[in-house]
Amino acid sequence: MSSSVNYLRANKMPHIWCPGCGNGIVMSNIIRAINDSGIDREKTVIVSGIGCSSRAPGYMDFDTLHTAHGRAIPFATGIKMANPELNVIVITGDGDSSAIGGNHLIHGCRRNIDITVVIVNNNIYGMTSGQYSPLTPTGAWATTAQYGNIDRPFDIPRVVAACGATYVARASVFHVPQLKNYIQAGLANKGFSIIEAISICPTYFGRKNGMGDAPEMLKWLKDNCKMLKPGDAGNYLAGTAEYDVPYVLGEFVKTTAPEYTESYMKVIEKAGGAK
Ligand SMILES: Cc1ncc(C[n+]2csc(CCOP(=O)(O)OP(=O)(O)O)c2C)c(N)n1
Repeated sequence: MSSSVNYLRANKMPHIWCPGCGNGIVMSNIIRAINDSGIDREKTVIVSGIGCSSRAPGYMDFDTLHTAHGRAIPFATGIKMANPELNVIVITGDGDSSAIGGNHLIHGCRRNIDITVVIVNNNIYGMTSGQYSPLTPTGAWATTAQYGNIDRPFDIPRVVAACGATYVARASVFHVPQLKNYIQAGLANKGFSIIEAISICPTYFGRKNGMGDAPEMLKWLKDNCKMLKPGDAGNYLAGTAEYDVPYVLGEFVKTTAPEYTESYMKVIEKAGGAK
C-alpha cells in the first residue's frame, strides 16, 4: 500500500474539516482503494455535490468536479456517457445523496451505469450546521428536530438494492479495512456500485446528541455495528434477519446486469455509428 500523500493537493491545505471529522478517513480509503486496484489515475474522475464530505475531491490530485448540491450523479453520468473509458467516482453526503439527490440515486441504480458512489453518512447535514437528513436516526436531535427526529431513516443498502445497484456494501470509519476493500470491490464492479460509509460528525451530531467527541464516537461505531453473517444478505435485504444493532455492515449485493454505456453503444451501432 503506497502513501496516500502522493495523491493529495498540498496547495489546497489546510482543509475545512473539524477536528475528529470522519471525512479524512473516507477520503484516504478511497485513495488507497484507487491505488491498490491499479486503475489509471489519468483516467479517473472524481465528482461531488455540495457539503463537507463533497469538499474531498478538492483535496485529491485527480481530475475532479465539484458540482451542485444533490447533482453529483447526473454530472458523473454525463462524464461516463461522454467517455465510457473513464473510471468515475462520486463522493456524496447523506443529505446530498438521499434528500435533494435521492431521485438521481435511484435512477443511477436503475440504469446500472458504471459509476462508484461513496455515500458518507454522518447522520446529519454537516456543512449547514446540523439539519436532519433522510439518514438521521429516529429520535436524534437536529437543529430542525429540537425534540427529536420523528422521521424514519432510509436503510441505504435496502433502498439501492431494490433499485438495481449491482454492488452494494456498507462499512464505517471505524471498520477501515472493510471500507477500503468494499470501495475497491465497487471500483472493480462493471456497473453502479454503492458503498455507504457510516461516518462521524463530532461537531453537529456527536456533541449535540451526547455521544462525546471523536474517540467516543468511534467506540460507539465499534459497539453498534455488526458484520453481516455469511449467506445472510438476502434475509437482511428482505427485512427478515435479526440484528440487534443500528448498523449491519458487509456486502449486500454482488450481481451483474447490462451496463448502461455498453447498452448505449449498441444503440449507436444500430443507428449507424457515431456521426
Ligand atoms: C440547492 C441547494 N440547496 C441547499 C444548499 C445548502 N446546503 C449546502 S450543503 C447542504 C447539506 C450537506 O449535508 P450532507 O449532504 O449530509 O453533507 P455533509 O456536509 O454532512 O458532509 C445544504 C443543505 C445548497 N448549497 N444548494
